[in-house]
Formats: sequence, structure tokens, C-alpha cells
Amino acid sequence: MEEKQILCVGLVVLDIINVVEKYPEEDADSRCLTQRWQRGGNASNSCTILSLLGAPCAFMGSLAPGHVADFVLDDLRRYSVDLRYTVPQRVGSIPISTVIISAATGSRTILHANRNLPDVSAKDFEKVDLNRYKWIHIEGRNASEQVKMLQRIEKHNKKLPREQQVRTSVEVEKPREELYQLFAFGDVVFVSKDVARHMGFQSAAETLKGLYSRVGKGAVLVCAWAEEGADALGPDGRLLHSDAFPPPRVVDTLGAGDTFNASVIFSLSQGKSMQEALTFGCRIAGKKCGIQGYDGIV
Ligand SMILES: Nc1ncnc2c1ncn2[C@@H]1O[C@H](COP(=O)(O)OP(=O)(O)OP(=O)(O)O)[C@@H](O)[C@H]1O
Ligand SMILES: *[C@@H]1O[C@H](CO)[C@@H](O)[C@H](O)[C@H]1NC(C)=O
Ligand SMILES: *[C@@H]1O[C@H](CO)[C@@H](O)[C@H](O)[C@H]1NC(C)=O
Ligand SMILES: CC(=O)N[C@H]1CO[C@H](CO)[C@@H](O)[C@@H]1O
Repeated sequence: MEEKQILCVGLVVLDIINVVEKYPEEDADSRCLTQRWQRGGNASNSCTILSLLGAPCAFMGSLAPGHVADFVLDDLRRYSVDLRYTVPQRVGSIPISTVIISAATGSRTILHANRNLPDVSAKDFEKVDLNRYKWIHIEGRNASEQVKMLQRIEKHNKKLPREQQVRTSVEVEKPREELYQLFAFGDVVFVSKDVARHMGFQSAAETLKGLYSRVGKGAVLVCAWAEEGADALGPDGRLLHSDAFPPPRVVDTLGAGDTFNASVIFSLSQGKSMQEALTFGCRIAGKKCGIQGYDGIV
């Protein structure tokens, strides 16, 4: 049988990236150093990284026809991402984000545009042959639908010996109350600094201790904290940490989070320990911050 894949469920978007010398002032008239189109969206970015790391992977997300779809699909194919379960929608368009990257600091500012593309539903997910996957990662968006997807995976796993079960991860990235029900699902739960701050936590360690009671039995909670690296807490109660790996010069942090998450998932799916996965995630994410885009991270 073919090697089982890692499936990422979430968004693909078009990022229009403008690199500027320094962040523009309001009302000013300035020029960008370079401009490029880049496929974005958290789940879609994670597929790029998995593919660069050498893991067979698949993307499941909504699409609407047009030039933007042609561009992002071509790019997904360029990275050999399996697209069999993408969901064509009849309304809405693929979101386009405007991204401004400051060449001085490497920091990025994102302007999102919602173009009313419906999210993948639990019904769409019914069609997925779970036996194809060793790992399914879900970017938290329409939580009530995604809970049903995760419950379907749980039910599927119950019938199988441990080594054939599908492992799952969930990403809670946006500070929206509705998404917090996702904490209870997934073998690995990624929570963002943004969500942590909204809940009043000041560090990754504080976040993990404060939120661990919300995750499911046996799950690992992971929190990345930019230059401070990342922490993880699992069922044994031991708090794990990895420092960040700062590149010689930070040139582009766009997608550092996706790179971190994909690298952690990759490492765990290869049977590595949580500490090894955390360190690997920070190492690859740090490398990413030192280059434009992703090519060259491995
Ligand atoms: N300036 C930096 N230098 C080195 N490593 C960094 C830097 N910024 C981020 N990282 C690495 O990337 C990981 C994830 O970063 P962060 O917490 O900023 O994610 P994020 O906010 O989801 O990023 P993004 O939204 O840009 O994808 C960190 O754990 C760290 O290892
Ligand atoms: C979530 O998905 C369901 C089913 O597709 C839909 O009816 C509902 O409006 C969605 N909710 C949000 C917040 O998008
Ligand atoms: C990845 O996971 C980290 C927590 O470990 C979280 O801060 C971040 O928002 C996630 N980001 C993306 C883009 O997946
Ligand atoms: C399209 C989208 O939701 N992108 C988000 C991916 O994750 C980062 C944080 O890690 C957000 O800042 C992006 O907005």
C-alpha cells in the first residue's frame, strides 16, 4: 500500500505580498521594493511545508473557479499536494489578503478580505476515506461542523488497533469563543499567542497550565510564542520548552506559525518525542523567518 498521507483541512487564500522598506504612514505615498503573489491560508501553507519536508500530504478546502483558483491550484500541484477532496462551491470567491512585509524588521501586517466562500462542512467530510490518512490537521473555522468531523474520526479510530488509527490535530488561532469547543478534540491542540493573550495569559507556560483542563484525555497542548520559542504540555504534566532559533537576519515571518505547526506534526507523525518535535518545529520555523517564502527551508 502507498504511504499514508497527512491531510490538512482549512483555507487556501491568495496573498498579495508587498515588501516595503519600512511600514507606510497613513496618507503617505510610497513604493514597495517588490510585490509577489503567493499561495497562502494556514492549512494550505502547512501543506507546502509538509511537502518540502517530504511527507505525502493532501489539502481539503473550499474553491471557487477563476484566475485565483487557477493560480493556487497550480501552486499546490507544484508541491505535489493531493487535491482529491477539495470542495467546489457555487457562491463566493477565494479570499485575497494584502500582506505588507517590512524589510527592516521582517514583520508582516495582513489585511484579510472575506469573500463569502462557505467552509468545508461535515457533510463534505463524510466523503473522505479516512484510511488514506495517518494524520488529519484541522484549522479551526466553523467549529460546530469541525466537531462533527473530529467525532467521525474518533468513531473510525475506535474500530482500529492503535497503530492504524488516524491521529488528529486542531489549531485554535482566532480569539473567537465558538472555536474554544475545539480544545476538547485532537491528539495535539495548537493554541495561538493571540488567543492566549485574549484570555489574559502572559506567556506560553501560563497559557498551557491555564488551558490544559480543556483538552481531551491524553492530548498535548502546544503554544508558540514568536521569539520566545514554544512550549508543550501533555498528560504526564511535564512542561516542555524549546527556544526559538533566530536566523542571521529576520526577513519574512509570514507563515512562521504554519511552518512551526507543520514541522511539529511531521516530526510526531514520524514517531519522534514531543520534545524533539517542539525543537524541530522551532528550528524549521526559525529558518523560514530568515528567507522569503518557503523554498529552501530544508
Ligand atoms: N523572529 C523570530 N525569530 C526566530 N524564530 C521565530 C521568530 N518568529 C517566529 N519564530 C518561530 O516561529 C514559531 C511560531 O511563531 P509565532 O508564534 O510568531 O507564530 P504565528 O504568530 O502563528 O506566525 P504567523 O502568523 O506569521 O504564521 C515560534 O515558535 C518560533 O520558533
Ligand atoms: C457552518 O457550517 C454550516 C454548514 O455548512 C452552516 O450552515 C453555518 O452557517 C456555518 N457557520 C458559520 C459561522 O459559518
Ligand atoms: C500554530 O500553532 C501555534 C501554537 O503552537 C499557534 O500559535 C499558531 O497560531 C498556529 N499558527 C498557524 C498559522 O497554524
Ligand atoms: C487566512 C488566515 O486565517 N491566516 C491566518 C493564519 O495564521 C496566522 C497566525 O498564525 C494569522 O495571523 C493569519 O491571519
